[in-house]
Amino acid sequence: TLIEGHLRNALVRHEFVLHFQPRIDCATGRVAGLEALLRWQQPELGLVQPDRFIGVAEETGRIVEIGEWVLYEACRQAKAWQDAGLPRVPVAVNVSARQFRQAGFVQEVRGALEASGLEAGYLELELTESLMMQNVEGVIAAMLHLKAGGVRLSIDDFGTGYSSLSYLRRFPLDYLKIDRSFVRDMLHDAPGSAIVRSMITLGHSLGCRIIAEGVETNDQLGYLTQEGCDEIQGFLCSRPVTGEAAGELLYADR
Ligand code: G
Ligand code: G
Ligand code: MN
Ligand code: NA
Repeated sequence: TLIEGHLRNALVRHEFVLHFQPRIDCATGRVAGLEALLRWQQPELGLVQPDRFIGVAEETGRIVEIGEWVLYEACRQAKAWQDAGLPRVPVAVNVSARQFRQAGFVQEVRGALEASGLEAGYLELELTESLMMQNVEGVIAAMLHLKAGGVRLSIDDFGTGYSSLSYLRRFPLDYLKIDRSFVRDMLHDAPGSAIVRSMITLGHSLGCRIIAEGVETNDQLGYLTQEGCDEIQGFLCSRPVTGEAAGELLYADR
């Protein structure tokens, strides 16, 4: 396909760029972290959103080298912000299943940290619920390895996969990210609100901080805060922005 062909040269032609979306600490109103989101600036196609190419990159295996670039670039940017004297917050990277399952992944993470000079505690890896539920024992082993190295771990898109509650407690997780579909439906009916309340309780009992995704309104913020959600991410606070604009958000927060 067209995407597949162009994707082959995208890395060497430096067509990828990271955007960043902040998440805000409900208690302090300050930036609590930044999620790196991949963008592809293709000369002929224009700005291509991840929905259009991540799937293709997964199928062709190209996601492995792209993911490695994302990891390194996110670490490099985080370190550059720190060196500029900006507030130190973790930068979160989305990890695809294919990337995570490859034998050298833990070493790759270590490599990105060493090459950039970023302390491990400022790198956060977002693993989707569906990734974590395949080959659970292998996933737990790799997570424990990463965790021992100081990296933070999140379960992303929580609620959309098929988490076994008996496994959930065995994953060494720092954050649980409530999928935005639950936030969207949360205030429409009683079950919607109860589900989100239960996810917050469950996440806290697992020792996680809770991040609500896709927060777009003040009413949603109000309900989430009332129910004890720790951090919010979504268009209400900010859309994903360029690295430069993200640096300005940090600067405003210092
Ligand atoms: O940025 P946006 O909302 O369009 O992202 C759409 C989807 O693409 C999300 O599910 C997000 O997790 C995924 N995505 C964005 N950047 C990356 C990336 O660097 N690696 C992987 N594997 N997925 C990403
Ligand atoms: O799957 P993941 O959580 O990584 O997806 C991140 C995606 O969610 C990004 O593509 C980002 O653009 C999108 N996103 C972030 N905040 C909002 C929001 O408030 N509303 C909607 N509809 N999408 C959002
Ligand atoms: Mn994510
Ligand atoms: Na998500």
